[in-house]
Amino acid sequence: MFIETLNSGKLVSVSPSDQQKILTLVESINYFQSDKEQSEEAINQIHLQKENMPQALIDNLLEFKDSDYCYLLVKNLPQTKHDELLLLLTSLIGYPFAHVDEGKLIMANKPIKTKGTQKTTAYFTWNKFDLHTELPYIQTPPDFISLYCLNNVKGGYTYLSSIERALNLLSSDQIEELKKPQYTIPIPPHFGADKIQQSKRPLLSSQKGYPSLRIRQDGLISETKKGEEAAQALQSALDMVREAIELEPGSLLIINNHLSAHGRAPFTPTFNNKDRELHRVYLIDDVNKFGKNYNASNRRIEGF
Ligand SMILES: O=C(O)CCC(=O)C(=O)O
Ligand SMILES: [Fe+2]
Repeated sequence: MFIETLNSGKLVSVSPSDQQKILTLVESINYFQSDKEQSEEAINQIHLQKENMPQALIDNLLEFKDSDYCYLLVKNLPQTKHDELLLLLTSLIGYPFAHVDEGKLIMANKPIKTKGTQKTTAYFTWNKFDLHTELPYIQTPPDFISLYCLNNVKGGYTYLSSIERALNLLSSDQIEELKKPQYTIPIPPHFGADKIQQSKRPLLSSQKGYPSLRIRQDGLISETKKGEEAAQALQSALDMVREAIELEPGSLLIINNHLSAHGRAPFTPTFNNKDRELHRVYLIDDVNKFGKNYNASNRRIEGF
């Protein structure tokens, strides 16, 4: 296993023999899912295998979880059994969950021709996705999001920005504005939740002694002019410290959703089996943080 620091993240490259060992752990398990539920039996079987992974991989995943690295990139994973592998590796980071109004536990980020004609930015479109954190419009956003690359197209970059690096570019007045609960982040149309009265929240708070960010610039409303200017300065700062990763098939990217923002370059879709396709799962380190909004039987949260 080859390990290296990459800007604000860390890279782990799996050796051919470890690649084979990891595949053996999930080879006989068949995960399946529908829009509203998934095989708990398969998830339990996968989770039982977590201790059998190569020790260096276990150590790196656990160290990343409690570190201030913005992301962990694991390269050279097997290219079959990808959903089982996604659930296996992320089981050391947190519990997978989905939002009841959004869909499957493992979402396919892949261009969809009909849906993508709407004027929107989402997992099914191919326009530029500005730097954002995941589910910033819900009360308890995921602690981590993970993206397993099945296929990529040339220029299909994933962007990452460290909030700690971005904050170094802001004034203390701007940082104070970001901490005020004065921002409304609209819920995207594909949730079908347009009539919901949303809470005002801060863009910046802290968690476990580290900064915790929530941001999505399109449609962001601020109560005050100063708040709006601070949000714009934050977005510019995130753009300044941006890193780009061109994911390869067999790579898994786990992003700390408090410490970093992520985004995507615009790309040209092919609409066939060669199209860009990333499988995504949201992770939370403790489901009790969701309180009554969590349904353990189908791993879905509700509400905003
Ligand atoms: O497609 C990417 O590289 C990232 C997309 C994204 O922002 C997401 O899936 O949440
Ligand atoms: Fe995202």
